[in-house]
Amino acid sequence: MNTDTPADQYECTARLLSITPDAAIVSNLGVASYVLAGVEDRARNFYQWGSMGSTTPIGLGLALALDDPVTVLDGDGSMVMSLGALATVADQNPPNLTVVVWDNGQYGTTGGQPSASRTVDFAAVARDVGLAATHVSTTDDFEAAYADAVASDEATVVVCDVEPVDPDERPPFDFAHIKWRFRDAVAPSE
Ligand SMILES: Cc1ncc(C[n+]2csc(CCOP(=O)(O)OP(=O)(O)O)c2C)c(N)n1
Repeated sequence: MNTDTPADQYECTARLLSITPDAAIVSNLGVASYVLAGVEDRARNFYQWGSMGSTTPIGLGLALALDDPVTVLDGDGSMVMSLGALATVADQNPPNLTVVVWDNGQYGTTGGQPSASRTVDFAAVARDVGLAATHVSTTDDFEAAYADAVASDEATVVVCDVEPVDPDERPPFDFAHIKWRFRDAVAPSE
C-alpha cells in the first residue's frame, strides 16, 4: 500500500511498467525520462531531449501508427506548453493511447521553478475537449487509474500529482541509438 500524497514518481513508473511491460513509452525531456531510464532502460522507451511540448503529440502519432499500447509520460510544464494537443488527441481518440501527466508543480528539470500547473486543471481540460480523464494523488490510486486507462477502449489522460525528485540517472546520450533501438523494437524490419 502506498497512499502517501503526492505520489512517488519512481514507484508509479515501476508499476506502470508492470501493467504494460510491452507498451511503447514516450517520455518527456528531463525528469520523466531520467526516472523511466532509472527504473528500466528498455528498447521500447523513446526518450525526448530538448523537445519540450512534443511528447504528447509524438505519442499520438505513434498510437495512430501502431497497434501496440502507447503510453506518454508528460510533465506539467510541458503539458501547459502543448495544451492544445489534447484537442487533437480527443479528435483522433486512438484507443491504445494513455497520456500520463506527472504534475510536480514545477519545471523540475531546469531547477524547480514553479510551473503554471497550479492554475490548470488538466483533467478538466481533457474532459472538456471530450477525453476520458482522471486526476490522482497517491501511488495506489495511480496504479488503479492507469490499469483502467489502458483497459479502456478510448484514449485516456491520467493526471498524477507527484513529489518532485532529482534523479541521478540519465538515459543513453546517443540520440541516434535511442531512435533506431526504439524503431527496431516497435517496427522490426521484415
Ligand atoms: C521550448 C523549450 N523551452 C524551454 C526548455 C527548457 N526546459 C527543459 S526541461 C524544462 C522543464 C520541463 O518541466 P515539466 O514539463 O514540468 O517537467 P519536469 O522537468 O518538472 O519533469 C524546461 C523549461 C526547452 N527544452 N524547450
